[in-house]
Parts: sequence; structure tokens; C-alpha cells
Amino acid sequence: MTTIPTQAELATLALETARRCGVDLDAVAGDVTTVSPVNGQRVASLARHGAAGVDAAVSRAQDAFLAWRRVPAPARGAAVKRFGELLAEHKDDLAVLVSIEAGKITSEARGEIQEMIDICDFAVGLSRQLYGRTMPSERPGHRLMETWHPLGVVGVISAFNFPAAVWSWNTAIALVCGDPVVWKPSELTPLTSLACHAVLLQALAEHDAPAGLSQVVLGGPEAGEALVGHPGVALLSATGSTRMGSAVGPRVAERFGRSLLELGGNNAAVVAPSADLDLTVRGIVFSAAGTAGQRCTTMRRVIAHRSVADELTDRLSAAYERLPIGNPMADGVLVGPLVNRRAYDAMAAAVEQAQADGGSLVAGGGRVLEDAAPDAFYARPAIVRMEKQSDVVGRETFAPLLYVLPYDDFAEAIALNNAVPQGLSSSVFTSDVAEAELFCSAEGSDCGIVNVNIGTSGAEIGGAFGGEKETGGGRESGSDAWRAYMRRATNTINYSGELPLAQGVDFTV
Ligand code: UN1
Repeated sequence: MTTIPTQAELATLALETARRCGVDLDAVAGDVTTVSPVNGQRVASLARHGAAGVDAAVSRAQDAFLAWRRVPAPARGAAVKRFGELLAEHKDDLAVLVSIEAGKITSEARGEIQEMIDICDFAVGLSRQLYGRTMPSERPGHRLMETWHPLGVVGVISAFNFPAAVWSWNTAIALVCGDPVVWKPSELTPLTSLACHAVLLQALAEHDAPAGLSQVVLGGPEAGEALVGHPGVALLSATGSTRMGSAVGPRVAERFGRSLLELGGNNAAVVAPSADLDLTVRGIVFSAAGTAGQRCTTMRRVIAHRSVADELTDRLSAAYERLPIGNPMADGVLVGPLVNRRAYDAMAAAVEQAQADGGSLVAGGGRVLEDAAPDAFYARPAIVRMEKQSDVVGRETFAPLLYVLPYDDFAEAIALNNAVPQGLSSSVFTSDVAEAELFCSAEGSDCGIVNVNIGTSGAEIGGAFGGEKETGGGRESGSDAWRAYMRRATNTINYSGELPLAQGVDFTV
């Protein structure tokens, strides 16, 4: 058991760390109290910029756009390169803030900052590779090509669980694409956002970027709604619950804006009889219990062949027994707190419902460290054996709660994997090449992320990140996700001195 830091210890550490990253705390002081999930106590009191703040920020960003879109993309990349260097210098500080505000263990908090450094590297390379295509024209003496141009202001709404990295995926790419960013971070993680932003501002200032190119607006739903509805926001990138996404998507579509939605997941692993169980157990435990079950990619379901389901469950339960739970910043701890009481209550209610549906709780569940941290919510990661995929299994409970379901043939396993409303991430553990290929095929998993012999979480930034169905369909981060941040112009250039019309149309006057 580890000692839980006191209110004064954590608050002092958070404020000193934020200051070291360049945050002007006086400028953001206010009366909205933020709390650390580590001890459930006050960290800071900060301002709320709200809807009026959004208006002002978007209008500054629109001005910045006019200047930034004229800066050559590789020069924009140079500013992002500097951002990556400064992130590396501040890696430990930013990770401390992520731990304090999101409750992540140090290794995962550092991983989140590394993910930011990685996306900067990616974006710098991308700044020289914003390729358009050329196509053969059907007309003589004509050239047909496409050019990608900066799009406009990008609004980013991010969630508490990746308080830094998700913004950076959007921002690093948006900046090289020539777009300003207005960020509405989670209300639960304001200091992390302010610190990340202060580091970016330093990089931008060193590269003479226009004022207002990157802004943070602190606030609650009213600020989020203002950003979503603002006609000056060309692309709205939102990460959060499916409920939030179903409000955001239509609202942006109504004004013909673009949205990029990264919503809930209900990620499963199929475990076949030929799976290497040592590797499988390690893969599942990281994806299901890591980050205290609070990633959108967290594994929430295991669909195990009936012949291995008992042994797998026993081995998972034994591993769960050994999971050190406690102060996320202490050495050796692997499971930190849930974000708040609501998250714990949702987990407890889901465990109860699953049992009422015929499931049996075989590991974990329940609260720990209640005496040491009465205002914080540390939960024992839980495993529930289920015979059937009932409604509660189809819902995303944002907590370390893993359902284990049996299957008899592989087609049934694929059907179970796909039989939920969400479509973010999925895995198959197998040594059978045909099963692995089938799972990855058009008839296989319907998710945006489909893995073999690795868990559902912890994706690298180089691939496009996102999922289908209720996950929202957006793609962020690597591959060609940058295209969402630019507009495409198709150019037909006539150097023939004649005017032949396409499709052989004759229009001679
Ligand atoms: C999220 O939980 O919103 O693949 C993002 C992962 C991380 C990103 C998660 N790279 O788990």
C-alpha cells in the first residue's frame, strides 16, 4: 500500500510544475475549483472563460489564419519541431500534471507526453509531404491535379483521460496544415492543458507565429457548445462520450462545418485455442486494467474459446490479484484512481447489473484505500464471467471492468466482437494464420483498429486512430488523417490554346 499525498503536497506540486512549464497562474486565477483524483482534494481555483471566451478566441484565430496560411508548410513544420523539443525538455513536468489531474501512473503519464513528442516528429515530416495527386486529363494540352490548402480554425474538445496527447495529435497536424487551434479541454484537467499550451506558445513565439494561432478556453459545456456552434470553426474535433458526439455531430453538420468524432469504444479480444496464453494474459491485463480502465481503447470484453475460457480466467484473476493499486506517482503502482465518484458508481452499478444478468464476479470489484483517501475512488479492477452478451456488456462503462464471454466457433467470435454499437478497437490472440487473417478481413472485425496478438489499447501515432459506428468515424493522428485538416482544390490547367470541353460536349457559338 502506498501513501496518498496530502492536499497541500499535491496542490503545491501542481502549481510549481505548471509555473515551470510557463503558466501564468495569476492570469488564469478564478473561482472554479479543480480536484485531483489522486486524493479527491482541491488542486487549484481557475477562471472560466465560457462562451464569450470562445467567441473572442475564434475571432483571434481567424485573424491568425490569414497570416499562418501564407507561411510555407515546412516553415510551419519548423515551429512544430521546436514544440517537440520543448515537450521533451518538459516531459517529466507535464507527466506530473497528467498524474495529478488524470490519475495516471507515472509510466503511462510519461507515455502520454512521449506520444506528443512522436506526433510532432510525424507532423514535421508531414510538413514536406502534404501531397496532392495529378491525374491524366482526357483533353489534349491540359493538366489535372489537386492541391491541398489550409482549412481554417480547428476547434478541439478533449477528454480528461488523455488530457494532453489528444490535443497534440490535432494541434501538431493542424499547425503544419496551416490551421489555428482553439482548445476546450476537459474541465477536470485544466492545469495540464494550460501547461501544454504554455510550452507550445514558447515554440510559436520563437518562430514568430501570429498571435492567436493557438488558444485555450477554459469552461464547461457552455464553452463546448459555443465552439461547436461557431460558424468560424471549420473543423470541430471532439473526443468523448457517444452521448456528447451525438449532440456535436448534427450541430456541426447543420452549419455545414466538418467534424471529426472520436467517441466511445467497447473493445474486445478474441482468444482462440491456439493463443499463447502467457502473452495473451499480459496483453489483456495491460489493456483492461491499465489506466484504471479509462482509455477509449480499454479492453472491456474477452471472447474466449470455450476450451480455454476457464484457464484464461484463472490466470487473469491471479494476475489481477497481484495488481498494485494506489498513488499513481509511487514506484511500482500499476493502477491509479478512477477520475471521480461518478466513475466508481457507474462501475459498481455495471458489476451489479452484470450479476443480475447471470454473470459471476470472479475477480476484483469494490473500493480500496477508502480510509487513506476517503475523497478519492480507487477500485479493484474486476472480471465478470458472462454466458451471454447482455445490454450492460454492450455499454461502455469507463472503468476497469472486464467481461469474459465464451465462444464455440470462430464465426461466432467475430459476430460477438461486432455485436455492440461501438467500433473502436479489437484484437485476436491466435497462432492460426487463417484466423488472424479472417479477423482482419472484410468479414472480420468491424472496428477502426484491428490487432493480432496484442491488446486493444496503446496504439502508436503513425496509424490513423479512430473507429466506426457509435465511435464516430473520425480518424486522427497518423497515416493520411491530415486530410481532414485541409481543403482540397481540383485544378484543371489548359495550356493548349484551344478550348476542348470535357465529355466531348460541343458548345460552339
Ligand atoms: C483515448 O483513450 O482517448 O491507443 C486515446 C491508445 C492511446 C490513445 C488513447 N494511444 O490507447
